[in-house]
Amino acid sequence: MSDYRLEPGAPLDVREVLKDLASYRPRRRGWTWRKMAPGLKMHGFTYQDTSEPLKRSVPLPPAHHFGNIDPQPGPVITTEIASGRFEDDIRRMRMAAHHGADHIMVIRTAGQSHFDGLIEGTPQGVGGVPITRKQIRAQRKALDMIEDEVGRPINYHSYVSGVAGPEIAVLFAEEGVNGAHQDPQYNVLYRNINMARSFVDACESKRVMSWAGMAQIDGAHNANATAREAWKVMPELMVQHAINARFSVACGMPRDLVCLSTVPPTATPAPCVHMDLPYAVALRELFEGFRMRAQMNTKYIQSSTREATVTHVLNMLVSKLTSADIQSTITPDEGRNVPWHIYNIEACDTARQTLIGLDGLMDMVALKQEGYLREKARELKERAVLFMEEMLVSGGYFQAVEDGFFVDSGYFPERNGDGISRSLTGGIGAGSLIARKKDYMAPVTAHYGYNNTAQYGLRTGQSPAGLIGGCTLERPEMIQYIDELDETDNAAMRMAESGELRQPGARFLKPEMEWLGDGTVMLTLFFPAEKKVARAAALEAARRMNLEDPEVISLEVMHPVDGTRVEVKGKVPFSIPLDSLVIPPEPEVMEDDEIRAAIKECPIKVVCGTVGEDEHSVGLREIIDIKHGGIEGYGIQVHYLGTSVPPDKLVSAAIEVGADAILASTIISHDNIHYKNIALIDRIAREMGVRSRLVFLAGGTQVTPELAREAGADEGFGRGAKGVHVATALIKMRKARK
Ligand code: Z98
Repeated sequence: MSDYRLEPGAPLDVREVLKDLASYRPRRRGWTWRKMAPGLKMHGFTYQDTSEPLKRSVPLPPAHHFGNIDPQPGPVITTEIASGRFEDDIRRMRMAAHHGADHIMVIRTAGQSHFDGLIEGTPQGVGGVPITRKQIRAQRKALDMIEDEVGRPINYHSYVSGVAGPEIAVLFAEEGVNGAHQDPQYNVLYRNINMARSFVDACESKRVMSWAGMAQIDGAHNANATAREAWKVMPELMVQHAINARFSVACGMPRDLVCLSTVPPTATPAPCVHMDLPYAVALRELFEGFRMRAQMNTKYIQSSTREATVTHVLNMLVSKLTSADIQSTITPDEGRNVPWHIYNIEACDTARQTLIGLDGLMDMVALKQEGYLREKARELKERAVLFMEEMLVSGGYFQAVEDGFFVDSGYFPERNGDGISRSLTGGIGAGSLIARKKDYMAPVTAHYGYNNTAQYGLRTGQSPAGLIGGCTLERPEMIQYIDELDETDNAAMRMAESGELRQPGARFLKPEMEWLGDGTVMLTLFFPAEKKVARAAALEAARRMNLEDPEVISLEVMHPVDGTRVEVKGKVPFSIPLDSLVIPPEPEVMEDDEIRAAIKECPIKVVCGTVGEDEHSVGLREIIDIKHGGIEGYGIQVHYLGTSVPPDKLVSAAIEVGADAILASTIISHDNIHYKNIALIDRIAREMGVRSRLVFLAGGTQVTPELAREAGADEGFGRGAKGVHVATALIKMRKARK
């Protein structure tokens, strides 16, 4: 085994992860929930519903005001990562984990459902990424390192579906996959797999998943995403949950690994919380003891990240009011065809921020026990129970599917006759079921149903696999590891192509959206024009910017004729040599608390003004005023002399009030007057014998620090300078003078 480990300060080396995969063994099996830490104290705040903090993470952006704390909510947080290049997804997994994700699902759509048998190798995704042993090994191995780095177990997840479902379940159990979607109804309704076959396969799959302790997510939410009017299928969603949940328990799955895929059924502009909350309440009551995987409503998702984010937040309000064990995050990127990127990270941040922001909510509010909420929840449950009764009366589940009961757009008991109908004798794999013979025997560890091991002398409770000395679940060395078979599209070739961009050791940089070196960039443009014109103009603008393959990925009308916002993606053909970059040193800044303490210990007084014939005041006021982080806020005493202050007046005022420093603002720059005035202040202060005890700082939009220093100031501050930079300089320079 290679001894490669992640270094917190170093880029992840995918090449190292891919080495030696044949001998990689997962270090654990099964799902891990977060460890709760109620009453957690961080930076003077007390949290009620938090889980244990991470060892390393990237806190939410404002956290630097709060000692960079990163409180973690209670639910497991999911992200989906599947760009089509699993090797690059590994880098994304590390980023996601640092942003609070501990459940990483790897397929976006149309993966294994379409496979008629097990596959090896790593075909690049066309409309989805079918999982392979190599991919699982590489990613699970990387996640082992990533979870050590962040200090929290990460659940790795895929899908057990299609006619190869049981084989895939075995593959997952062998390889330490921690969770999977498994729902025979999904196969039946959406992948037209024969009903009887799908349910028989599900028994086997669920038994194997249970052996491996995998969490299961069902597929009810797909009805919500498919139905013409998503909220109408609320009763059906409960029926689908009920079928898979009871069926799973009957197959031997522990209840707390059976996760309902719950999606608030509607979205804005519907009064969504009013409609979704009773549904969520009814679901929790009907399915006590099962787990809830809350996913956001994607049925109505548009290409606007803003819109998707608000939907996500409203959905999480429902999650918080009713509890969720796993909180999913989805972005509109799939629809915009920029699958995976920064928006997935942002969605993890949205979940982290919202759930922490709603921390302790249920200590303050309670759901009403009478009135609309209760009545609606009861009504929904009644509709679901009646749906099931009708199913029984009509001849059972299979008959109900034949009769098109499911994904009908009517609000049960209303039916519109547009449901999905499948035939018990049709679909993929029809007629492929064979009854087990009397002497049927499978020498495997995890297996469903009849297994005549007694004929070989085994007693109840003894593992059938013992007959052959153990199967691959116990003896991973028996697994045949097959590397990639595709000679033209494989990880090694793809990585060789982008070799000079690959960290560590990269010599070039290229922007990316999906995978390393794709060169994809996104642009936001606004045109004072109607939609069609704006679209054409955006594409033309992208062409003129030399973007290759430009494509409009989002279009939002700001006004029907006066304005359209357009987002475009395209590719840049260039890479940037790293050694051509000039990287200016970071301005030195002290922490806010540190500055305040230093000023408290030894107060600082400054005089300031805009010098010469210069009436600009805004820049200097932003540096001094308490609002927007000016130096007053740190306790620095400021004597503001106003605008057009003669240089000698600044110096004499400094002497008069006993100031420690002069701050001169100079905006006008014709004839180099700004530097001339800086030099003048320096000279006057020298002539008056006070220069050595005064710190002299000069700033303005046209001021460059080097030239300001050359002219005679102790330091110069240009565009973008803030109070914190000036305060830091004042403290450091005063200290140096003492
Ligand atoms: C989610 N983003 O749920 P193929 N089985 C079930 C599913 O729900 C799905 C698959 C298999 C969504 C993903 N769900 C949608 C029960 C997909 C997918 O091989 O791609 O058809 O499997 O998080």
